[in-house]
Amino acid sequence: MKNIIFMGPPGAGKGTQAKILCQNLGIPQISTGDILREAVKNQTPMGVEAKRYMDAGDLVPDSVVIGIIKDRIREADCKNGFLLDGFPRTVEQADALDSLLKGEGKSIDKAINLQVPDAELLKRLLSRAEIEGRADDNEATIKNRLDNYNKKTLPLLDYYAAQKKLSQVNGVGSLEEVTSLIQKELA
Ligand code: B4P
Repeated sequence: MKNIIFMGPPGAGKGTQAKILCQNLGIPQISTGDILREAVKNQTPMGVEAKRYMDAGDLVPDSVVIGIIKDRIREADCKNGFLLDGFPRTVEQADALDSLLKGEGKSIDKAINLQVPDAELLKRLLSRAEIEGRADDNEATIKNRLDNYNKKTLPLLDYYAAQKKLSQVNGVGSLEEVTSLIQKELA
């Protein structure tokens, strides 16, 4: 089982756990957040467009992120599986992903959702702000990101539950505890 999606609110630990899992499974981690931040850093046309959404805590337009994924999952290192970290985040993105994969004779095997209460998310993101200084880790922007998650991304839980692919995982605990819960779901 190797075509995996990681979902969860901002700060749930998607990026942290994705790195560990991908190393263990030998598959690439595809983080739309990382790809967008790299584009912002390099001031590419896509990065310039994405920056104003990201800084405000808004989702980048579907057409932009769908384009990123379309190119990325066709690369050779995705042949034996991949982990999508932070994509899809809207029903439109999920629909696009399904039809993209269908065209390649593939499908998603599992969607893991990391569950973490809002108070813990806020604590983690504010502490990341001190360490990494990410432009979108401030209290007002975090609130907007959580609102966006609740409005636009939460409906995806039903979407993958209907496909019998959803696994809910408790994202509170030590890194090792969370990794082990995820591994159980993928076994
Ligand atoms: P992302 O990069 O996906 O960022 P995230 O949701 O904030 O973080 P993540 O859940 O990966 O948390 P992390 O492991 O770092 O998105 C950033 C922005 O890009 C979005 O707001 C949006 O604008 C744009 N974007 C990305 N994808 C998009 C899409 N598909 N569509 C539209 N727009 C898109 O963990 C956070 C902190 O918690 C870290 O400091 C970590 O050390 C700590 N932590 C992790 N696990 C822990 C644990 N078990 N216990 C304690 N602390 C823990």
